[in-house]
Amino acid sequence: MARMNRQVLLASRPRGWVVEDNFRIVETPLPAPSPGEVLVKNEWLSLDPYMRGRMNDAKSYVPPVQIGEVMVGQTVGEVLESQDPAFKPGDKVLSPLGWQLYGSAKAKLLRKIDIARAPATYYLGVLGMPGMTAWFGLSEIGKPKAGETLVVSAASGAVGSVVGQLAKIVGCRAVGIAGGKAKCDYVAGELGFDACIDYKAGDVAERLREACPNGVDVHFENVGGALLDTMLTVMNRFSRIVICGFVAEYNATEPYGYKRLRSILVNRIRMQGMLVFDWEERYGEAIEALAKHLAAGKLKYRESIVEGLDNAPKGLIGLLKGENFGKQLVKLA
Ligand code: NAP
Ligand code: FER
Repeated sequence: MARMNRQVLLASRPRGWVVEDNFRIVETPLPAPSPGEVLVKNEWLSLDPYMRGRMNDAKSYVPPVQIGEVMVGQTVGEVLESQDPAFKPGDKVLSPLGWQLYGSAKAKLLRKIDIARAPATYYLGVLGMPGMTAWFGLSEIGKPKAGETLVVSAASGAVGSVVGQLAKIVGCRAVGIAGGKAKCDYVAGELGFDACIDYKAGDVAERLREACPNGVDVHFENVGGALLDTMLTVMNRFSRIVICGFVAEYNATEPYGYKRLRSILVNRIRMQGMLVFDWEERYGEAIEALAKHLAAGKLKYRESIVEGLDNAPKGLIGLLKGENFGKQLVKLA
C-alpha cells in the first residue's frame, strides 16, 4: 500500500478559547515533489502562541489559515527526496510545512540545520524563531545596559527564558514573572534570574516593588492585560517596554481595557511593538550569538513535548493555558 500522509486541518474558527473541535485530522496521499521541490518527513513540530492568531479571520502580517487548510507551523525534519540540487536525501531541514507528517516544499523555503552544533529541536526554540525574538527584541528595542533592571513576563517560556538570561549576560538585574512555584523556582534557580514573581500567588505590584528596588528600566512584555497595567506602575523615567506578545488576550472575546497608560506620558516611557520577521536578513547574526552563549553554558533551555501529531491540538490549547514548561514541541516521528 502507498505510504500515506497525515494532516491536521483548521475545521472551524474558534470563538474565544480554542477547542479540539476546531481541528480535523485527515489522511492524504504522500505529496510527490515537483521540480524545484523537496519532500520532507517532519520529525518535530513547533507550537507557538501566534498560531492562535492565525486561526482568526483577521488581517495580519500574512493571510489567516483558511478553513480546510493545513495548520501553519515550523517543523524540523529529514529530506526524503529532492528535486533541487541544493538538498539531498538525509539532510536535516527547518521547514514551514505545518501540522503534517510529510510535505513537499519549494527548496527556497527550507533551511539546512547543523545537528552537530545543537540538537535539531533547538532550531525551533533557542536557536530558532523564539530565541531570535528574544535577541532582536532586546538588542534593538529594549537595549538593556549593565546595572539596569529588566523584567520579563512568561519568564520560563521559550522567549522569556532567553530574554532574562541575555539580560544577565549584559549585567542587568533580571526579574521574571511566571505562573506557579515550580516555574518560578526554575527561573530564579536554574536560569539564574535574580528573582521570579509568581503572578498566580497575588500581590504582583508589591512583589515587583520588592524585587526591583531601583524600579524597572526595561520590561519585555509577553503576556499583556492586567500584568502590563501593573508593570506601568513600576517603570522608571525614560524606561523601555518591548511589546512582544499578548498571550493573555489571544483567546479573549473583548480587548482588555488598559488603565495605566498615563504612566507612559509621565515617565516618558518608550513602548514599541516588534515582529521578529522584520530582522529576517539578520537571523544568521542572532543564531551565531545565541549558539555561542549556548556552547559557553550561559543559556539554559528546556522543552515540553507532546507525543504524536494527533495530540498537536491538545498541545496548542495547553500552551495557551500555560500548561507547557519551556518550549512546546510535538514529536512526530
Ligand atoms: P511560552 O512563553 O513558551 O508559552 C506561553 C506562556 O504564556 C505559558 O507558558 C504561560 O506561562 C504564559 N501565559 C499564558 N496565559 C497567560 C496569562 N493569562 N497570564 C500570564 N501568562 C500567561 O511561549 P513563547 O513562544 O515563548 O511566546 C511568548 C510570547 O511571545 C507570546 O506572547 C508570543 O505571542 C510572543 N512572541 C512574539 C513574537 C514576535 O515576533 N512579536 C515572536 C515569538 C513569540 P505561565 O505559566 O508563566 O503563565
Ligand atoms: C506572535 C504574536 C503575534 C507572533 C507574531 C504575531 C511570530 C503577529 C501578529 C499579527 O501580525 O497580527 O507570537 O510571533
